[in-house]
Amino acid sequence: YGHHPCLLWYTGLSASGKSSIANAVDRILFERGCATYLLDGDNVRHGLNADLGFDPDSRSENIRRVGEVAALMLDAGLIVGCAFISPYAAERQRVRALAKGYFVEVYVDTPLELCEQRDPKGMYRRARAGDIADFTGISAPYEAPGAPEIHLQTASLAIDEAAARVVQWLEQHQLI
Ligand code: GGZ
Repeated sequence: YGHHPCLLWYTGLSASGKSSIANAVDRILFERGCATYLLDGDNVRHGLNADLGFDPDSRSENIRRVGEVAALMLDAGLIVGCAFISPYAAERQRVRALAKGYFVEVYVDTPLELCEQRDPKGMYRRARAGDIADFTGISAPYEAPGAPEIHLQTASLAIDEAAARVVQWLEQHQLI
């Protein structure tokens, strides 16, 4: 074993950079021989959670299921990355309790204005126009982490630098 199983939980707004950073970390860990798996909206909301929308109950259920799947993957010995907006502090807390000592909350802290400028899929524009209901940051809440293990302020941090911080944290805590 070159690593300890742990759950890297990335939380932040849409277009904050969660998936990009999570993918960059995953690549580095893979190159070091760690067994990893990445769960994000792309692979989960099209399959396992295809029945869920974005109302508060659906978001809670989305995170609950992801937490349970991640816990199974921890049992299998993986380093699991999860990149979801996960806007509710209580839901993140629930996953933390489930994952016990292995939970690493990574706050991808990107100002709403910056996410909205990027708007890679035009979703912020559509949300502002009222075409998407319950859009996080516009018409639905985001509860920022109060004490994340890792706080990435991406306005002043490139993807590679952000990923390096996460890897460094894992090294410092002797998880890899
Ligand atoms: C937020 C939405 C919404 C609404 C669709 N609000 O930038 P994206 O497109 O690729 O990432 C967003 C993704 C969020 O899914 P999560 O599973 O991470 O959300 S949560 O943790 O809150 O359950 C966005 C797209 O889905 N999307 N409608 N109304 N994001």
